[in-house]
Amino acid sequence: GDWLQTSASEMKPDTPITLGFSQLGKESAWRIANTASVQEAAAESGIRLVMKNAEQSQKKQFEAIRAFIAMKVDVIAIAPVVESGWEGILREAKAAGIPVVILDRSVNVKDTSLFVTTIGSDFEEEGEKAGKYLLDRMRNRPGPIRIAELQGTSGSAPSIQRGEGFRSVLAGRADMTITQSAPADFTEDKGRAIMRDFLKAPAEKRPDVLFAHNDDMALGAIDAIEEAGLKPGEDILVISVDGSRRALAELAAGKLNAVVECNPLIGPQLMQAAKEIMAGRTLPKRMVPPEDVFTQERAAEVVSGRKY
Ligand code: GYE
Repeated sequence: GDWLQTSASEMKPDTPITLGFSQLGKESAWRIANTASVQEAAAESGIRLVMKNAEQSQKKQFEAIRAFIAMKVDVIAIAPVVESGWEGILREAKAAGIPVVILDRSVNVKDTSLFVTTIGSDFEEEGEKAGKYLLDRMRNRPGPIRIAELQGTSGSAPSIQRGEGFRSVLAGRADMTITQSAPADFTEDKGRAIMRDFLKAPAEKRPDVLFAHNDDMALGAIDAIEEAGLKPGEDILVISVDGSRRALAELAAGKLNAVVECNPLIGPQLMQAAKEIMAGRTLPKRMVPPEDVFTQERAAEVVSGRKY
């Protein structure tokens, strides 16, 4: 398939590769695990990593990329905070002859020759999986069913695409509607705060379901649901995306109902791609890790061995 299978031991470059990596922030457990995965994989594969954290600012990402160009790194990797606005800076990298790998989130550019490959999840499919779980779960329950949605960072690929995938599946049932929706930036604190606001609605307008675009926001929202005297996982069904250890523990405990997996441990694939590029090999334009959906039963089985 599209997913790279070659083991790292098959590649032994003679000269060390320098990789400049613009990480977008540290908003979530997913992000922290992703950063660690990149650092560990770089160390293991003998790649010199220069990483800069952009704290959610695209402007800072541009500055980082310009710094990487100035120091003449071999390969640039970018985890882009938002989807749009990348043409100019990618053209600067191309003009400097530095290949670019897009990691995790995708960019929306017309000229796809501006990057070598994208390594990251299919967010649309993740949204669809969340929607399918909900449709199945509600198949015998008559409407109206009100859904609250905690979106991620506005303009980010995972938030846009998870929202679209989820909606496309729900379109099959007119009596299930998204009645509340707001961005909570993928953070636990904002998830808690926005859910508190949602729950201020009169009882007859209260959501039956929460779809959170990531675990951290779901965990914050679970606090808010409990504060309101309601039972998360029962009075309000909770579905999220990622699969952090904390979320799986809450899932096993019944406070969440389903977690769609999104895998942050893609550092090894990034290092392998960097080596392949430097060896002059051609890569597929897109590489997507295989991903699961966790139920309460499955979470109980896997939570103790969870890496992040
Ligand atoms: O789901 C969320 C993080 O881009 C896939 O970003 C990533 C998302 C992830 O903040 O937790």
